[in-house]
Amino acid sequence: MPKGLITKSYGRGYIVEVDGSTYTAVTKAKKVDYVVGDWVVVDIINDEQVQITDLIPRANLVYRMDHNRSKLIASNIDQILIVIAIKPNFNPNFLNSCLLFAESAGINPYIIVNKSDMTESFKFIQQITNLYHTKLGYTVISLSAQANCNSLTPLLKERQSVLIGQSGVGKSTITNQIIPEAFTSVDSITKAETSGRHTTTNATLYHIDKTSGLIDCPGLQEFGLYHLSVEELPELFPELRPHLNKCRFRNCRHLNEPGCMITKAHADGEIDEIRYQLLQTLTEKLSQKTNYRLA
Ligand SMILES: Nc1nc2c(ncn2[C@@H]2O[C@H](COP(=O)(O)OP(=O)(O)OP(=O)(O)O)[C@@H](O)[C@H]2O)c(=O)[nH]1
Ligand SMILES: [Mg+2]
Ligand SMILES: [Zn+2]
Repeated sequence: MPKGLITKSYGRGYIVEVDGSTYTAVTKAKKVDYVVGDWVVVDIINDEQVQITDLIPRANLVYRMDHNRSKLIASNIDQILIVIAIKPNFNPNFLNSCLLFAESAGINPYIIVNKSDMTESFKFIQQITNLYHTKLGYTVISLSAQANCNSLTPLLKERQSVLIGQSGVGKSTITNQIIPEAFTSVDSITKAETSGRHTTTNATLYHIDKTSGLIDCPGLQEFGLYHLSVEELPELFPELRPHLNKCRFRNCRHLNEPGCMITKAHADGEIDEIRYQLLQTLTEKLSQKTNYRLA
């Protein structure tokens, strides 16, 4: 049975590559949610069409989950490039949620600060670098995708990467710089600013070369983390790790329990306020899934 790679998904359809040829794909009636990056077993119907008959087990899956609804983003990914920019609007909770997801999935995240050509970006890049690189240890790369993306070239080599970010940050502009044949449509900044319209409507995988791929995704508003557990959450914050397992209560949630070392670290100004608030909000939300009791 031939194997294929899903390179695009739209509505209920897919584009699948089999031995260098591209086909539109239909799926069997049984509903499996396939996603860009999936390797699948196919039946070739004719020169244009294949039927997907099976999913080859995924090495990993990038997805978000809002309450009980999960939304698949991409699979078989080596690294997540989280793209941020001061314009149209920067949402730190979105960035933080993406980082928590990457930590939970064990997929390497990179923070790409785009639009370095804008004067407003100067201070923004400094702030992002201070917190996310210096304090938390993530790789932060600033660039102007409009000028070039040369600094990304070595990073993309021999890896499958996915671009994730809010709408209008420049994911498709980056894609077009890396893979000029992509001709991915780029929205005008005014449209993106006024209506928040998503230009990119389908996730698409582009080949950089034989061993490197880049997936451009539609812009996201939120990155739901409802699949995480209260217990694993603090471990996903690098800045909390040195303080963990030192609280008075073994299963301290670090909300307002007595003898909490996270509360102390926060009071000592060691934890970024927005990330601390996110920890609290998520802890409360995820606690509702289980009957939590302090022990
Ligand atoms: N000043 C500046 N503008 C940029 C840069 N990169 C992209 N833009 C502009 O930002 C706007 C949005 O760019 P896109 O590449 O469409 O953004 P996107 O992240 O793909 O957006 P969605 O597809 O909606 O998720 C466009 O008007 C781009 O021209 C940059 O480096 N500097
Ligand atoms: Mg786009
Ligand atoms: Zn605690």
